[in-house]
Amino acid sequence: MDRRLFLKSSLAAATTAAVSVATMKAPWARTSARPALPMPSLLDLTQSGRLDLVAQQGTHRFGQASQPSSTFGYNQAYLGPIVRANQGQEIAARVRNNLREPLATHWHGLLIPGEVDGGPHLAIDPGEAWEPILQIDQPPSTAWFHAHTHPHTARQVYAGLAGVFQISDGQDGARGLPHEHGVDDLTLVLQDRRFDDDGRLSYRPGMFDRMQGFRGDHIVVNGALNPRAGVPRSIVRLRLLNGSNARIYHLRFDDGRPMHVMASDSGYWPQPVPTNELRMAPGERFEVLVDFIDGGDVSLLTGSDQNRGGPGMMGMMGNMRSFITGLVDDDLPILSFHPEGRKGAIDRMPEKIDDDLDQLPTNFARKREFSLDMMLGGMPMGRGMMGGDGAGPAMGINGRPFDMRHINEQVSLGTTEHWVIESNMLMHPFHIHGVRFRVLADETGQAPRLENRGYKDTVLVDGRAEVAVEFTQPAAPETPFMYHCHILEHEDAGMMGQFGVS
Ligand SMILES: [Cu+2]
Repeated sequence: MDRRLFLKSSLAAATTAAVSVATMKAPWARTSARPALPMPSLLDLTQSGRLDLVAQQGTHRFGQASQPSSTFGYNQAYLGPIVRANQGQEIAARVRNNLREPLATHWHGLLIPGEVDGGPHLAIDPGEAWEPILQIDQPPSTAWFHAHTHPHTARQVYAGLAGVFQISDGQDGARGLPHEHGVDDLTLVLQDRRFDDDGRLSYRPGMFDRMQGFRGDHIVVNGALNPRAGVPRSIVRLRLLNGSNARIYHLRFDDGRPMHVMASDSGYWPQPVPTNELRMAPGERFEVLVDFIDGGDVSLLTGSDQNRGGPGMMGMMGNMRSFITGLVDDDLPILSFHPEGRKGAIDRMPEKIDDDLDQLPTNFARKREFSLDMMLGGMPMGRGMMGGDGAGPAMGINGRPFDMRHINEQVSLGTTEHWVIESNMLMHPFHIHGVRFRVLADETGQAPRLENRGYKDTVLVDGRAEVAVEFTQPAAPETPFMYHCHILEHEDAGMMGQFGVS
């Protein structure tokens, strides 16, 4: 595609986006009828040790006045149950695929071997079932599971194939943490979505969406548009998952009250740390404590997602789109909280909830470097080359798109490595399967920003990030682990690699 054609198709895409802005005032989107926050059922495995998931097609209404949408879910029409397992437990899982297309289901955040990880090599054919044994051997944390079928992950997750997987050690009461599911312990799956004029879910990615990732102009929480949550007048725990395809959230309360961050992707922090704004990239989880004791209503908002590229082509596309559509992405409402008369179980912020973090590693078996590349015509963009053969954007890592048949890296089991990840043009959330890591450095320089403290499995790379990765799980060449951008359109376009561990 030459530059002129590229701009022309971008302009066409922007015009389409302008039409969709009109839907923002559609009757289904009016805020007068707001649903109560749905809380997915808790599928507690701590006694049974058995996890049965059925991927299925269904219909779901996102807003009270919306027409039903055709969706996918696990055991339900949209999204899945909240699964809870105990640390040290062995789970006999069974994932049945009742869809009319292949489906891989990845356990994002579980520290388990490659043969049960659910990456693209483990796709389940329609009508078939997959029965992995999951040995849960990691600290308490909020993980999740989602579709990972190459190259259909973006569409399948968008349609609803995602659920939360909680790992518990049964000690949250002793830690002074809220832990009553659906009362003072709320799980919030944050997703942005586009809808048609009748409020039906829409996924028709154009050129902008393939380049920048698909963003919606409405936020849904657990599948509900702009819901209301009743909460006790106490300290309430929010387990947040960014289950969006591409949107980076900048979360804050409209009255400026702090969120006390107490956990990131892979486990608890030693003590809650207050912040007025929390940045969350796709795939990341945070747990926060919020003080509702004063009884006032408050709303959670997200600020504008600026991940539209810096100077150059991507920035120009982003600006052009804003100019044409007037879509400047001001604050978007997420949900509101309404404290009720009853008092809750926890009335003071816990001071200390877990052991101090280990010292950052300084000895590494090896250093590896990864460049997250957006390419046109086979050449990385931003490196002086444009143009190509007209085949949409390709993405890659170290200049190479994902290839199921090629193992990119081979790692030694039991070692710790120093990985340096670089991005240009856009920020990319980088996820590594089968591991947890610590962030050594990010865009701020040597001391990582608040979001990058603690143990993680996904880090937003804004220019450059350095991580210390522990490899404790094996992965054979037939079922390697993935590392990839968690902007799902980028992942599907090839911004992914795979590694064996032995
Ligand atoms: Cu990306």
